[in-house]
Amino acid sequence: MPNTSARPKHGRRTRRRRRLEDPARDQLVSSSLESAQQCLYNQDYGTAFVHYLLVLSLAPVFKDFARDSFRFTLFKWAEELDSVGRIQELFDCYEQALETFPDDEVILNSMGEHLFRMGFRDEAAGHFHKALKLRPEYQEARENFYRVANWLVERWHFLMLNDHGRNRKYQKAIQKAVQNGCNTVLDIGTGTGILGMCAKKAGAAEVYACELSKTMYELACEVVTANGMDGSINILHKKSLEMEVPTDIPHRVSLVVTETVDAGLFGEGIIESLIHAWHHLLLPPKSGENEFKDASTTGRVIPAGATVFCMAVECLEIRRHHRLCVTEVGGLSMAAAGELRSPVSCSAEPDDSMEPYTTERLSRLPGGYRPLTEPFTALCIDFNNVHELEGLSSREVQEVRLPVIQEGQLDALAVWFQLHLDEENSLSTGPQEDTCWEQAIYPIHSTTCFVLKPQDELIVEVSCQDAYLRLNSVAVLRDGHKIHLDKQVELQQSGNPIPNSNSEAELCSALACLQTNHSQPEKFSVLECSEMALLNNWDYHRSFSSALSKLISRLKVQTQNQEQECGPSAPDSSLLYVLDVSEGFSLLSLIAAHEGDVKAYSSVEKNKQQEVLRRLAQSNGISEQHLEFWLNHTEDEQGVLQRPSREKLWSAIILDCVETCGLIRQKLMEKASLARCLLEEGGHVFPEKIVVYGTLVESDTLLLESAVQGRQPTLGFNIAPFINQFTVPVHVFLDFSTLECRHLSEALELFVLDLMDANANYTNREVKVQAVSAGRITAIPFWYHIYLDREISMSTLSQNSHWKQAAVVLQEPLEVEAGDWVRLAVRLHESTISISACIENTPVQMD
Ligand code: 44T
Repeated sequence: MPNTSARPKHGRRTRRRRRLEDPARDQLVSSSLESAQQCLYNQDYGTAFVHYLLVLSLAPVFKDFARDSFRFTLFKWAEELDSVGRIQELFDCYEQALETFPDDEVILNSMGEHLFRMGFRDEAAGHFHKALKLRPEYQEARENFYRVANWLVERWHFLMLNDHGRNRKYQKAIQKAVQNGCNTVLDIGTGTGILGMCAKKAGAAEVYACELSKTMYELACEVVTANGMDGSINILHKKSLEMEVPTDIPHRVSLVVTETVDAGLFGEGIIESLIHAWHHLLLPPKSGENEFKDASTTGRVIPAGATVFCMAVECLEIRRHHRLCVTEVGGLSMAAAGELRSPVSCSAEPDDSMEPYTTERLSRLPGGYRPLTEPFTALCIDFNNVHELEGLSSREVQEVRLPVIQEGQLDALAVWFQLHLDEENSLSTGPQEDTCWEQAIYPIHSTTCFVLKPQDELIVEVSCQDAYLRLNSVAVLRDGHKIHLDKQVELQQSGNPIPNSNSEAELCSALACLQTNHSQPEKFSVLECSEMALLNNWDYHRSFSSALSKLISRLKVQTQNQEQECGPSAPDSSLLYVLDVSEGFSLLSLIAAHEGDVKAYSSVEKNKQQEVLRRLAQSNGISEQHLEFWLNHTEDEQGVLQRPSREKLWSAIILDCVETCGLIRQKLMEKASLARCLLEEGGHVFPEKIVVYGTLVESDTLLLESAVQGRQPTLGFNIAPFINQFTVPVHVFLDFSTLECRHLSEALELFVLDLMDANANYTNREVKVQAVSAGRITAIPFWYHIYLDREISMSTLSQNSHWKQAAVVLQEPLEVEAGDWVRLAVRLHESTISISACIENTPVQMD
């Protein structure tokens, strides 16, 4: 193998020797160049790459000449390294390539793609961003950048900057503190630099700021410079916990300002950051012997403290994303599945693999929610009291009782807080407020539903062990009896008559469960929230079940006819083969196998999830040989690929076309054309067609979430043009049914993707639509009708869909009058939809 890490070495006397040895060097350059070209011709990319590196380091004049071949060699060699899993070497090669061509946008973009595939999203995003800065019209990099910009600069930055109420309150509190004498300030988690700039503008003598995200740090530097404060605010690219006096800041400060709080208050680590700040970065607090000291010689924090509220809710939308709500899926009984849990689960003992809460904007949940209790205070915390901060994690678990106010299923505890900036200014993140905030959601994960009744009291344990607020609904007090919520689940589970052949083992485990009173770890499997919602998507499975059933019956008849004509064939040849290449957990292979005479291949990767499928197969009477795991075989050459002797292998291939976020899956059309080549005669790709629908809307909400709006500077600062560089044209994870918007047109067909017929596809389409009322078109939400076959289809907009919607957001809203015709240019490039809109000037001929 070529040694790709070999780099030309420069000795101490290089300069003199070089001049002397020029002919020898020229000789080496030309022979290496020749070798590089020869190796490239022979497809020995590794060796070619090393030769090119040598040539270009010895003779940079060849850079322009060799650039294209060098890139080609690099990409080919990287592909090879990737395919054999030599990932470190792959990245070493890219780094060497970038040393040679530091400003090559194509290499940067390609390295970004590899990083992205390996899961290094932030780093990938940084590469795409850099490529785009070098060449703004570089389309590939732009599309890649849009795909990852959300990781680089999270969308809530736009919301927060557009929340004028929040901005003004922070500004007021900072102004007051500075005027009262806090003249040295540290902004922890500065983001765009806004709070630090407020402090400076208010007259603080020294302002420091720190930011742990590299992109945000760079952005803050740009913003501060643009506002003429680069000499007066010292920004550090650091986590506050790593800062110390005097290395990072010359002395302790009198004010820390921070908004490092998430929807659950503590998720951004504010407790730890403030404990550290009090010990290392802040002047002593103004209490005890410091009571009468000047504000410039004591320390304080904005926000001064917070009160956390909690309320029990019934909410179907939350329930279907966190619990299995059905007993049967596409004709399969789910009894033997064991407990399936979403990854959001909060117990008193911290478990790293589980998120204690998720976040939602309750007011925008499809189907709404019903409060089952009054809001109650779960916790009060004083950020200016370091002992209280330190005591939080050692505080005893507190038990609080919530009187139930109306009957309903207990689905979740919702949490929000009031942030007390100072004595006068506070922010609330409550569900009723008109703010940018979401609420923290602690879903109940018992498999059974529990109906709370008025007069009941819900007992919740509140703790804060790992600096996360933990809320655990443990029991319900009813008529003087305590009903334990967890025990209820276990008893219910062990009493569940699971139709399993191994009933003795079942009994033993049920017994163990009763004895230990702990849920057995192997008893539950974790599914993503979207996978859980998919299982609960009854329509989806019923549609697949009918479409598969139709196809399988038709193919069985076809085989019988063939046998009648040509005589009986080998016993296995009457089997139909179905491949499900859905991402994540999918039951479709089992649903196919359930039809009988089908050998189904599942792409489920995780061991525990494969076990669930095996258990379900067994309990639903599907023989072991009829379910295979595709990925268990791909490395074994004797496996699936050599299976039947037929030319075309598959009777059906099931593709996963639409991501939960509302976008078409990447490389869908490539996968479809590959799938078509692998079908037997009469075989089918599911779905066979996807129709994209969209509609014109006026929605300020979507604008607020995608860019800093308005021409007015934010609190007098010039921020928008900088952060708006991270605006993306497509908004994802949208709940269109609850989006506040005005509909300006009927829904219309935007685009058709035919997965069964390559010739039917196009990449650009123009459609015209008439505005039904006057307004500003700010967005075009879109969704899909997925046709499994000609008759059976489903919509990603349906009520119990596990899919969300996406929307193209127009940064330049388009004014329309009722009756105007709007021309939409729709483009599909590498599975990415883009839409531009303009008013049609010439009158449209009506058919
Ligand atoms: N989002 C709320 C959470 N940081 C706000 O890197 C409300 C979510 C939200 N830097 C919808 C709506 C909303 N040292 O840039 C970030 C982060 C940085 C630190 C240095 C530290 N110890 C930290 C900790 C965090 O601070 C910035 C702000 S964190 C705010 C989170 C609008 N969805």
